[in-house]
Amino acid sequence: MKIWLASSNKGKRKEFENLLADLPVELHGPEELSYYTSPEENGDTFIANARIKAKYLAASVNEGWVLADDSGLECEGLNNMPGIHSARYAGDKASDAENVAKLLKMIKLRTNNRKARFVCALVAIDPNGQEYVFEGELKGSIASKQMGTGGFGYDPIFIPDNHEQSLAEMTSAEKNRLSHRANALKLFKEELRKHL
Ligand code: ITT
Repeated sequence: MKIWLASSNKGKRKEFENLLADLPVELHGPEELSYYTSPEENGDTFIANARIKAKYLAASVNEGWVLADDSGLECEGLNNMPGIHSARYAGDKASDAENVAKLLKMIKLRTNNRKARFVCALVAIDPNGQEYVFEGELKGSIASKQMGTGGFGYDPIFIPDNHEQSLAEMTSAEKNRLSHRANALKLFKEELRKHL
């Protein structure tokens, strides 16, 4: 079974590879399509943006499943920012390090509330064009400084509830047991198994 993953984020892609490794699926990506350019993510929810990415890629491939992930970090003390703006929080082409630095600065300036949650919305489109939506979350808090070098994005400053290490201090197997993406993918895998 082919799955086309509508993501150019290498950190996400690695996690999908590991999380789907127990199923007989072949992962493919838009980089294999020479004519492909990413769509504009102008939805106002995670699901809307995941749907935009899934539909756009589905229009370019004619076999297998298409799967898109839209995800981000919501900070309670910042009115749930950066949310759907997580990838571009510090500017259009911002690096992970720039986004992390901006978030630490904003928390320090604006709030004592460090509660946060990661959200992952998955939109899957099956070979007949039927759409499925799955969501996962991971609750935790924002650390006062960066901890660890693993993972990607905001992992060095996110400490899951009931843990002391940041996601970037954990092994990828540990992160994949708890993460928002793992929780959403668990639901996707239940659906996919019915079709294998
Ligand atoms: P694609 O749209 O190509 O998949 P993207 O990085 O632009 O790549 P999103 O629009 O979904 O993806 O933005 C997600 C951002 O949220 C991502 O760039 C990270 O900054 C952050 N993020 C999401 N999941 C994360 C995780 O597991 N660990 C750390 N940061 C994460």
